[in-house]
Amino acid sequence: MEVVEQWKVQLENWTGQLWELLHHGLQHVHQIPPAQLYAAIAVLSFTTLFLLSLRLFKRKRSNTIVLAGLGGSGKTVLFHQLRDGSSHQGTVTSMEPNEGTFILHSETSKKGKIRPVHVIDVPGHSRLRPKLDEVLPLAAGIVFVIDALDFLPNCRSASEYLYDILTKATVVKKKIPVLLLCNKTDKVTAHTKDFIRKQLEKELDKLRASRSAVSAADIANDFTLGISGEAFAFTQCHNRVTIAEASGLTGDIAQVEEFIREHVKP
Ligand SMILES: Nc1nc2c(ncn2[C@@H]2O[C@H](COP(=O)(O)OP(=O)(O)OP(=O)(O)O)[C@@H](O)[C@H]2O)c(=O)[nH]1
Ligand SMILES: [Mg+2]
Repeated sequence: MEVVEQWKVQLENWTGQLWELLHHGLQHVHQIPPAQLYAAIAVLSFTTLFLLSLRLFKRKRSNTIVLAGLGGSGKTVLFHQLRDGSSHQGTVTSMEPNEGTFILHSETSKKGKIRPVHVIDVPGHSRLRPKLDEVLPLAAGIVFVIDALDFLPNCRSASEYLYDILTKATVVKKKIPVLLLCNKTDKVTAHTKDFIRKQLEKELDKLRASRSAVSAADIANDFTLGISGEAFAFTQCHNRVTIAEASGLTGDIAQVEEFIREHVKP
């Protein structure tokens, strides 16, 4: 009991002291000229606002990954593989974008807080491609899926699609990183990524020549590709363009996941 009493007295002492301090403080404030007081308040609120906006900006960092590429290259299979770790629902041509925000399937067993990824699978059908313009401004990264198996017959059209992406104002200005994903490497007849890169560079070089000849005022392509006068190479792009291999069907997608996590921090 005595201890409790002692504590009570001590507490009363402290509160008394606190009140006194507060009183002194208030008196002090009254002595300050109002102009100074307002200035102090202004500075304080400005710093608070500044810190708050910093936080907001930080949170705004995008977590969107866009899957693009020709029809049949394997985007939808890859989407399901990333989300569920299985490859169902990939055999029909997509008529509308697949979209989802999720933690990558390979990370579901990881402990701690993991940031979900917003993945958008934009169908390859040319009539649905305008959707790409809507989603690209959000993108933290673009995965351009290429069919490495049936590559040569599609090389031209894949290059045209890629050309449009690499010359878009949002992509160039925001330097959105692009991963060229050579898919379907589970088959032995699939072309290697080095072969595919060289072919694409050659084709893009040709496209650049023909497109700049067609019209100088082409509004669809906002920027020119590469360095004029030099043979085109992906290293000339303002944004980072890398190349990797995967098989959506067998779940061999580690390199895609690495790309995603490089640009959407966990
Ligand atoms: N061998 C092999 N086949 C694959 C792979 N990924 C997809 N496929 C097959 O390729 C075909 C097309 O796959 P989808 O994922 O539907 O292609 P998509 O890119 O979504 O096509 P669109 O929706 O038309 O733009 C399907 O028959 C898949 O089974 C892969 O990694 N290896
Ligand atoms: Mg699809």
